[in-house]
Amino acid sequence: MKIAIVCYPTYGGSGVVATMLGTALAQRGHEIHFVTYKQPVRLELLAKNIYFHEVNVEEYPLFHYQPYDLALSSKLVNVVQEHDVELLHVHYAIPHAYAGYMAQQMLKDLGRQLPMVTTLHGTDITLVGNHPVYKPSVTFSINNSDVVTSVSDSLKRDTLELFDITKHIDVVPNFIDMSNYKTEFTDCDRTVMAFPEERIITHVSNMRPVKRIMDVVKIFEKIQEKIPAILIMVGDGPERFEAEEYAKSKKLQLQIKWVGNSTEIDRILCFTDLFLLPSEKESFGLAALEAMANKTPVISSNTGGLPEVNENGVTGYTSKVGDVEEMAQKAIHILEDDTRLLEFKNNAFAKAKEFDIQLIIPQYEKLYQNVLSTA
Ligand code: GMT
Repeated sequence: MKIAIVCYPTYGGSGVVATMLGTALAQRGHEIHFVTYKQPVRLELLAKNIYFHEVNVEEYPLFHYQPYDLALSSKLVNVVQEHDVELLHVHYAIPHAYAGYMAQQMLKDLGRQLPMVTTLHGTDITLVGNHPVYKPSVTFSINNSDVVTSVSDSLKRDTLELFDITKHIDVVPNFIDMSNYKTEFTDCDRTVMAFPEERIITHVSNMRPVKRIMDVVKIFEKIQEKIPAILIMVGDGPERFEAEEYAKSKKLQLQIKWVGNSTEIDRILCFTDLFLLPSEKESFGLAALEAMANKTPVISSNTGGLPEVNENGVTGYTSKVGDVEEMAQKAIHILEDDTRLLEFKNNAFAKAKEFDIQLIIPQYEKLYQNVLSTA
């Protein structure tokens, strides 16, 4: 199949999922065209069957806001015509499903069909898409997609609750390529980060308010009162400064390492003992799955799709959003006993295997084949 994939190219989970999906599809022989405004961070361009088309937005002083959706839909029309693309898969409804719909209409005028699959990722529904300024357009573009998928059962429920949806939604969970993760984790050099007696705790996010990184620091503050530990904070974002200032005020600056955006997340997770994800909302929690694939148990909130990934009492623990006290207690429970920690690590790894890319890609391929056969 010849498929165009539209996504955000940044560090966000939806862009990472779209990139992994496109890469895996290309390896299975499909021709994949990424269409976005920058090369996606995890996309390797020197690969067979992969093409990247950059969307350029012309700056014009009359425009207070440059019209990205127009540029994207025009680019899609050109790419589809030039490369005989058969199918469009957009990740994140705003504005991708809207621009995709417009491209479909323009192509119809040119005598071409372009079925569109829309994957809902989370904030396009729960935080941003639900806002009255976007809601009619998001509802319209979901209802006018040929296939709609969501990354968790929880996100499907939220979508049906928050929007007037007439379209069936298929749940296709996020995934991970388990062939990248060895069963024997022997070469994780933890001495670069911590003393032998210290436990290593990690958080990875874009540090927006929804990630509640102040909770991360407060949970760690309580853990290190009982157990020698360090915290690695990976990523960057608007909440970082305040959380760093708080950590300094508690004299934790030597135990908390802020490493910024990193392309070496798996190297860090490899020697991590516990992952913290106390988010306000999380449709799935790809970061938690990446930790689990690295044999790392997770302490998270119980919001959204997180309980579908992090099994309470098995792969880690889930608590109410904001319950810093309970999250710290559960973390200490896991970390204070070597045997228990190992059991949680093994459980986390076993659960991650349920989301292996080899199990998920065929689900997308089946949806693509169905929609193409009925187009
Ligand atoms: O929240 C993020 O870190 C970014 C955001 C995005 O849109 O890229 O992530 C959303 O999509 C991910 C991939 O499907 C999910 O794993 C995240 O849980 C989801 N974030 C939220 O729902 C807040």
